[in-house]
Amino acid sequence: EIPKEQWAQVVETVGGPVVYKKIPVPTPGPDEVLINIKYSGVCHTDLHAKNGDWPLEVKMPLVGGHEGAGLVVSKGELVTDIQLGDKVGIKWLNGSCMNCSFCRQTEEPLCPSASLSGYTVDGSFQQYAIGKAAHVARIPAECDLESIAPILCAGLTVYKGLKESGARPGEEVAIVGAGGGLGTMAIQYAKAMGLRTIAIDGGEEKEKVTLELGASKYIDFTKTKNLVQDVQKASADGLGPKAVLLLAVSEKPFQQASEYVRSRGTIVCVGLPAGAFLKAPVFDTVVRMITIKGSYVGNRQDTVEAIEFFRRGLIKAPYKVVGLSELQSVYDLMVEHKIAGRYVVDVSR
Ligand code: 8ID
Ligand code: ZN
Repeated sequence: EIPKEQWAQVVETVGGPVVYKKIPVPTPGPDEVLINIKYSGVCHTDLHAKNGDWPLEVKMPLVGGHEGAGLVVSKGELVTDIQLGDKVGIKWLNGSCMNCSFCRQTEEPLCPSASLSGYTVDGSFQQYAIGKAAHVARIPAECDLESIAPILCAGLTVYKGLKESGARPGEEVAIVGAGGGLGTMAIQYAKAMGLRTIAIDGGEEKEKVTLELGASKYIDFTKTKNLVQDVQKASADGLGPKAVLLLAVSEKPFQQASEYVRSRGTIVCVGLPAGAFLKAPVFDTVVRMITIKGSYVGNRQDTVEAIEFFRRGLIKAPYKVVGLSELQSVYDLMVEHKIAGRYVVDVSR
């Protein structure tokens, strides 16, 4: 029933294009499941991996993808809590040791021997992908696999980032890169969590999308003459947003956030532009008591919670579906920052 060969998108050289070709179907180990992937979201991280943007070695040749939703078709002998036919998801964190001090304290994304889907192990841009049973996302039977795919990275990551921001219901969060894949999800999660959002991105399509999703204001970074002033003015009392979620793939907004965040506010770094550095004036950071921190995907409990918001119908971020065979064209749009929301690939075509 499980074929020997399957279609996949393979990166053969760092910086090269993806190649749509047939490759062998892998066999799961004792603690793993084999998933027939139906849909996979395309994250900007997949593009960073393909281009070798980060100081972390990437597997080559590589099958990317880490927002894969599908059905379990085979499992190893140690897997007892997942049945064949169950809906599950491949996340960025494919596996971790489960025994280091980070894993023991539910900080498994920080595990020094974590394996990463579509980076250190093959991911979900193939019809059959492997995940460690302990880490695959459990998807409730009633959830649709197409629309849940982007929750598995984008949704989870921004939900965790919002929790890390410490912002409470009624407070304001600036979402930088609000019209992208993570950004559109962030507006939805923030709204569901009782937060107000100020959306920052470029162009009219992103303005339309972010305002429709419920952002209270939109600021176009390509048009504004004074971004810092505009963000502060957009906040209810003019003193700036309580938190900033930095999702952009560009360094400049990482330098600006400390100028407009509210005193006692928190800047959460999530986007990973290549070679970028943070910069903030020491004086302001001290006398305005600003917190600057990073946030990296989420643990298994965050995954359950992020999926539960979706299951309850609270998260409806826009996405477009194309065939897996068209993945390169999605990357071409992504490079130019022309994607409002997410692309999801249908792995069957
Ligand atoms: O765990 C993590 N920390 C994690 C998880 C998942 C993804 C981090 N990421 C990283 C990705 O690797 C990537 O670097 O988050 C970043 C955003 O991923 P994405 O949402 O999948 O990318 P996108 O859809 O291309 O959206 C990026 C948006 O940023 C806007 C673009 O217009 C686009 O809408 N943007 C840029 I580029 N410069 C901007 C600026 N100066 C900006 N928006 C506001 N101001
Ligand atoms: Zn991702």
